[in-house]
Amino acid sequence: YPKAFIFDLDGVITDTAEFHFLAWQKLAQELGVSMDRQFNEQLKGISRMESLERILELTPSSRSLSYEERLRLANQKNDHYLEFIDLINPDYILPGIESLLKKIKAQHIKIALGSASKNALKVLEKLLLTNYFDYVVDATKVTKGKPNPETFTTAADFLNIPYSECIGLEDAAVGVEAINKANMFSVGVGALEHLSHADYLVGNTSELMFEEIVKRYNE
Ligand code: B16
Ligand code: MG
Repeated sequence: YPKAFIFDLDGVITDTAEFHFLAWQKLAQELGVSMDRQFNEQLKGISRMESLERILELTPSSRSLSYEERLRLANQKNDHYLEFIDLINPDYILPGIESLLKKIKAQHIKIALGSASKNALKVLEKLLLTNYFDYVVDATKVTKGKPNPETFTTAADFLNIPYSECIGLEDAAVGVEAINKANMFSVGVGALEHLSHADYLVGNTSELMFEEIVKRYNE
C-alpha cells in the first residue's frame, strides 16, 4: 500500500472553483472587463495574486497599478469569495470523496491536504472534513506555488514519508505537474485534454475507487 494520500482541495474535495470564478467575475465586472469560464480554467490551482495578474493582463490600463492597489483588488476578490464560502456545508463535498477518505483511514494510511488556497482550513471546517486530515498544507505554508512540487513535498516531509510512497490527487494541470515533479503518483480528475500527464486519470470524483487507485499505483 502507499503510505499517504495528498488531496488538492478546490476541484477534488469540493467545487470551490465555481465560487472562485464567480468572485473573480464580480471583481472583473467592477474593473470593467469580462471573463468567461474558459478563461477561468487557467486560474485553477494558481495563487490569488497570480490569478489577479492574469486578469489585469486583460485591461491595458491596469499596468500602472501599484502593489498596494493590486493587494486591495485581491482582498476585494477574497471578500466576494468568503461571502460564497460562508454558505457551504457538507452537501458541497464532491461525490465519492468522503467514502474514499473513510477507506484510506480504515487502512491507517495518512491523509494530507495540498492546496494553493489561503482559505483551505476554513473550507475544510465548513465541510466538516477537518478530522480526516493528518496535515494541511495551504498557501500560508509554501513559498513556491504549483506547478512547483513544494505544496506536495511539504506534506510528505511533515509526515516523514518518501515521495515515491505518496499519491497526489489533482484537478488542475499545474497541480498534476507539481505531483509528477515531486516523484509521486499522480491521480488526475478531469478531462484528458488538460490532464494527459496524470499517471492515472478519472473523469470525475465519483470514479475515484480506493482499490483501483492502489492497483494502478502498484503497476
Ligand atoms: P485563495 P486548490 C486554489 O485551490 C484554486 O484552485 C485557485 O483557483 C485559487 O486562486 C487558489 O486556490 C488560491 O485561493 O484565494 O483562497 O487563497 O485547487 O490548490 O485547492
Ligand atoms: Mg484544484
